[in-house]
Formats: sequence, C-alpha cells, structure tokens
Amino acid sequence: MEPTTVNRCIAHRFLLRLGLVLVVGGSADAVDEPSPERPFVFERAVWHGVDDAPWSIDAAAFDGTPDRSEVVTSPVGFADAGDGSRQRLRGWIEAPRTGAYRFSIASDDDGVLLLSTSEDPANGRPIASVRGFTGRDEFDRQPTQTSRPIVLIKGRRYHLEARQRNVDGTGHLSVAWQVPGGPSGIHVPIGMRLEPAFRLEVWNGIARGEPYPLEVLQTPPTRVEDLYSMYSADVGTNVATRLRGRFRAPASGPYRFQVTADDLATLRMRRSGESGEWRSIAGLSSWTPPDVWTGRTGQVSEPVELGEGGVVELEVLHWQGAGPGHVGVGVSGPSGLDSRPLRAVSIPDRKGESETQ
Ligand SMILES: [Ca+2]
Ligand SMILES: [Ca+2]
Repeated sequence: MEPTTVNRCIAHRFLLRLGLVLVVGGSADAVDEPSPERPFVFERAVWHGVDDAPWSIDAAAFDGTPDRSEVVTSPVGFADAGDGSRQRLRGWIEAPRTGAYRFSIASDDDGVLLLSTSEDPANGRPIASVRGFTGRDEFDRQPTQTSRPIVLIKGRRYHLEARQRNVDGTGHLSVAWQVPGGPSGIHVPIGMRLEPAFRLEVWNGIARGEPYPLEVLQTPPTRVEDLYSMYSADVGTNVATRLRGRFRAPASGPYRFQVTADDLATLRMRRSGESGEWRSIAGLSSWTPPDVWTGRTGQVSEPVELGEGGVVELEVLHWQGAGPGHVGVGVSGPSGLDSRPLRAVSIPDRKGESETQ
C-alpha cells in the first residue's frame, strides 16, 4: 500500500470517529484518540486469523478495520493475540530534548518499528526489526532490534508505528528508547527515562581500617558519582567509599538486602522519614568476588517487613585496599523480586518536566 493511501486511511478514520462523536454528542472517544497534540498516547490494534502463510511482515498490510483496538499510554501491544494474528501499535512522541535517541523493538514473532521524520505517518521508515522472536521486553537479543542513533529536536513530534505478527504460540510487542544523556544500553519504555537514583562518594588515600566509623566520612569526598544502579565495579585503590540510595517496596512483605564488596563493607538502613539512627543490617569482613551476593556470613540481612510503597534509605560504608575493588547492594522480596543490584526505576520524561536539564 502506498504511504499516501495509509495516510488517507488514518485521516478517514479520524473523520469517521469525529463524525460519530458529533452525532452522539460525546467527547471521550475523541479525547482519547492518539494525535500529534497528544504525544505518548498509543493505539494498539489487532487483526485475528489473517495469516497462515509464511508471508513477510515487510510486505504485509496493516490497514482496514481491526478486530480490536484500544488506546494505551505505554507502547505495549496485546499479549498472546492468537495464532495467525498481527497487530499495530502507533502514536506520536515528542522529543523532550535535542540529541541522539535509539529506539528498540521486542516482539514475538517478527516485528518492525517505523519512525517518521515528522508528524506525518507517510514519512515513516523502518528503523529496527525482529526476525523470529525475542523474549518479552528483551531488547538486546538481535542487533537489528535497536536503531542507529537518530537525532530528534526538542519539542517536535514524530509519528511512531510498530508492527508485529504472531505465527503461533505466545506473542507480544513492546517498544523502548534510550534518550540523550541517559545511560547507554539500558532500554526504558518510550516516554520514560531513568533518573540516577544512587550516589557514590569516594575518599582517596585511605589506609586499611574498619569501614565504620571512619572520621574521613565526615570530610568532603574526593569525588562523587551518580549511578543508575546501586553498584560500582571499580572504585580505585586505597579508598573509603559511601554508597547511598533508597528502595521503595513494590508490594507488602518481607525483603532481604544483600551486600557485595571488595574489601570490607557494612550495609546500613533506616526507614525514610524517621529521624532515627542508621542500623547495620549486613556486612562483610572479607572480600567477595564481583556479583557474589550470598554465601558469606552476614552478607544477607534478616527479613525486613515493608508495606507497599514503603521506603527505606540504604547506605554502604566501604573500604577497598589493593587490587580490584567493587561495592553493591541488592534486594530480594515478594513475588520473586530479585534485583541484584538495585536499579533506578523509570519515570515519565516529558517536555516541561525536564526543562531544568
Ligand atoms: Ca509466537
Ligand atoms: Ca581489593
């Protein structure tokens, strides 16, 4: 199908919906419809039972009336729509800042991601694709899943469209991006960004000693680093460090916090909002290899009961002498939560909310 025809179809559908709204006198449907004026609102549409031949997704048409469609605010398609289904996810995005973005698609089965150079869907071109399938939200299985860097201009809107087909079995579709200035290689849902949530302070020239109490921690650090995960792989030699962050419980239940470090470390906690003292909940009196989170006496805390949304502050006081030196904090908890290390959560990235950047 020619792009202009696609364009006409979309315009036609807008007019149809507008006409319907005018007739019935409502407005909710019109407000919900994705449009350049409503960036980060997406329509997902699915067609059932349309394909049993091994056609190429590049040649397939995604037009006509879908069997089902709905408006969503995160770019995630229908899951497990059935054998021989295909679906389309489309809407407009707005660049929160000027710079190079990377876009990624994950799908089961084949998928292709198109980005327009403007608001006009007719200018869309393929920028990333999946051949075969990936896991759900698995954006680094195939090199072609992620686009090359694409420069977008702050405040401009761009039409985005993802297409997927499910030959059989499970099926899914999702889209992610990496924004300018953000951590490379970490895919977050489009419209979101990661906020550095952890802070590492380093004091140089510290001879061997217990990590806590150290008078040096009362003095200004040699350097400070903001991190996207509560982990630093190489802090230098003969240094004292303090690694701080917060954890918000996604559900009520018991949580265990873990520390990994080389050489010595004490993990402390206090409940957010309390003026109370830090209390030690775990520690290491000898080094562990990197990413070893269990097995040492005292390395894992006793269960900490937290309510949903409950916040605790965490800090590691750490000393590293010669050779390699790392430090990190992890958590395990209800519903199979296993975050080692703790990672920053994504927050909305919208023009206007990022003016200070
Ligand atoms: Ca499948
Ligand atoms: Ca060491």
